[in-house]
Amino acid sequence: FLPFAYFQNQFVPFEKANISIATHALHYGTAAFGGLRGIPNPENPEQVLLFRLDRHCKRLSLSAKFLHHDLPADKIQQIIIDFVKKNKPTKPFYIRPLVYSSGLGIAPRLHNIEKDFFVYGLEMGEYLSADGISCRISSWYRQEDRSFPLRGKISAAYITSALAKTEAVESGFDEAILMNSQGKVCEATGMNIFIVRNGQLITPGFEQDILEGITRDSVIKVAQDLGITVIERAVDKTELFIADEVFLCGTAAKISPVNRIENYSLPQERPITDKLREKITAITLNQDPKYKD
Ligand code: AKG
Repeated sequence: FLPFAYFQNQFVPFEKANISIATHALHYGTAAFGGLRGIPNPENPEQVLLFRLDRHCKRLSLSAKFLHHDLPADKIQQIIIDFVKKNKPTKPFYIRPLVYSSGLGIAPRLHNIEKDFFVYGLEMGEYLSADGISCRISSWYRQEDRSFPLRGKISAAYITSALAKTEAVESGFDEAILMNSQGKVCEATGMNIFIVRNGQLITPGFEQDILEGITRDSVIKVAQDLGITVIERAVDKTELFIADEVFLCGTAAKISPVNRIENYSLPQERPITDKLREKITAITLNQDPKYKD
């Protein structure tokens, strides 16, 4: 872990950032979180590059709003900037800001939000193999938006991810792909999913109960700039097996190509995935203002 956490309005050594066992979020999953990747600028190691900081702070602020927390994006942003200055990371890292409810009682007490927000970080290399992973179709289905807000990163949603990932790994796969309640392809355990068919990039749309992924958004923008047609639509499970390419994307996972789904092998050549990965890597380094927000 990076040495300092932001906790209860101040920076403290990571080990000192501890919360009570009587925490609403621990009992009922009422937390919302974000995840950002940062790298020291290879041209100026004093400087740190954070990919799409504004967008991450906005999404966390909106996720918090679902839980009735008023946590403005600019406040989160300032804390994250201070967090990075305080920790001075020298290797690629990941930041986890999290807003939670303390106290008990089903309806969270709305309360001292300034206090119930923390940020910590860790060094992070590859999250999934960049050479291609195997995926199982999960027996667990993604929750529905009519049950609770899914567009933001609400902790409770990740119980399904945890079950699905465990099931996948214990049965010899790297990752799980979850269907939604309609039986259409939804997402992986912490990543959105794209398939390529006949040169077109296809991904489930927001009405499919997916997370509003920030890397997903970057992939769509980059693909369009490269002249690739992007279609957001419902995707059938069977299309996964006959796709020309499949990849998962997320902040931690970046772009992770899939080489096998269940017992179907996918082509080893992945020209579109490779092109997108190259371009996304470049924009994380040069911070192209077009992709900054
Ligand atoms: C992210 O990519 O930021 C994620 O949330 C991945 C899920 C996780 O490992 O926490």
